[in-house]
Amino acid sequence: MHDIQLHNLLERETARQINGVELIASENYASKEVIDAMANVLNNKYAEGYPGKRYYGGCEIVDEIENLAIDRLNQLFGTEYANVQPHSGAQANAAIFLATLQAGDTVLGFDLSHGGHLSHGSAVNYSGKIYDAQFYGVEEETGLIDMDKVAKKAEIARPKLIICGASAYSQDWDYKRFREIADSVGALLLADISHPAGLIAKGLLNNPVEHCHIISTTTHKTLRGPRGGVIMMGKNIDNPWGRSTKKGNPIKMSSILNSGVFPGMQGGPLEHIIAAKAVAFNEALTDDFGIYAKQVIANSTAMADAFTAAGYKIVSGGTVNHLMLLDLRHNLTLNGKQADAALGAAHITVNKNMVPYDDKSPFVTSGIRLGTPAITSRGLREDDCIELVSWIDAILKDFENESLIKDIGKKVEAKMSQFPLYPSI
Ligand code: DSN
Repeated sequence: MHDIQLHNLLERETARQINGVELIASENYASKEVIDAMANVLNNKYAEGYPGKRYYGGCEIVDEIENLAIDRLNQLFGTEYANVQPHSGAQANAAIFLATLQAGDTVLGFDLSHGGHLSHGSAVNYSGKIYDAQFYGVEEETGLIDMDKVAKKAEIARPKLIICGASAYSQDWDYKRFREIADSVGALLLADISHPAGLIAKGLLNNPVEHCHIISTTTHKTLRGPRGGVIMMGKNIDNPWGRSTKKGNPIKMSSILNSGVFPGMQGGPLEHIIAAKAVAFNEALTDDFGIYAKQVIANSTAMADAFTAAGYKIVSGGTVNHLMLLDLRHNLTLNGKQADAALGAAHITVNKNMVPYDDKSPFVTSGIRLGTPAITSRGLREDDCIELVSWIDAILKDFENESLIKDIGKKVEAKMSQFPLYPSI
């Protein structure tokens, strides 16, 4: 690279990723093949529209690439419909909202401050500004969702769309019960599986495909692909509003969702990213990816057990997936911001996170969120996770002790040098 300034920044970021422990639950290390598939001439191509129906010439090859990504994604999740164009999970959700709702319609989602996502109706997001957003959450005592309370909320709010899915919830989802609730109020049901998608794809968690009308996910978390989003449907249903074509045929939901993405929400698709999605979906179809996904959960469980044994409180009492949320108020005096900074100084990257019923602001928080997708890609196993917990525990209990943090930082670097990021680097 001739751009020395950027070259140096890339070198520094590469070193940061190589030397540190990455515990941000929404991050992962995409394979070298995925990375390579993003950096090529596909970046140069405009392809507004969909395969076979583009607004630009010269799309024959990108049509094949996009169809490849669609076919592989459908194979991975056993779905009938997939749109691989959303630039992100938030934009996938925005396109779904645009396609299925009118401004002012009511949506029912998981409260952001209990572990939900911005794009599920948060007041500071388009989804909470344009639509009437109502929320369900977790119980203060258990940290679990009470499905009877969700049903009651739905009965009162009468939402047009119910969303299940979260950014910081370490338990599984009862998609069947959510569907019964959605049906009882005539709502569509959207599962946003951005976090656990890779684990669901390998059959390790409940599968929303049979129960939810629409599924959205990012492609870069447990799915370990490029940054991006997709939309799927198990069955390509007729639209529920009775809209039909000029010839009187019912319009399929696939057409309505496709229009929500383009031209509704986005312009030209990122065909280089779609190519990388195709590579990642192919990787996720392999048995090796199943072994990886199982190890993600084994590592997460080992970590959660070690934290519990050391006296920490995990919101909801443990984990069945790739992440956990520590409520620091239980046994410590430091807040999430202080914990994030102290661990960061030892090259252990986490994110401060609100816990349910938090008394602190989102910039301070009472919790930290940790996840194992990235360290599992590096090759760490249960014993390594237990060692990491001992270092994290030591720092959190003595977070102003600079020499301790420095010492652990050195141990972190030494440990991670045994787990190459990409053997070719
Ligand atoms: N969902 C957020 C996260 O989990 O980090 C990103 O939008």
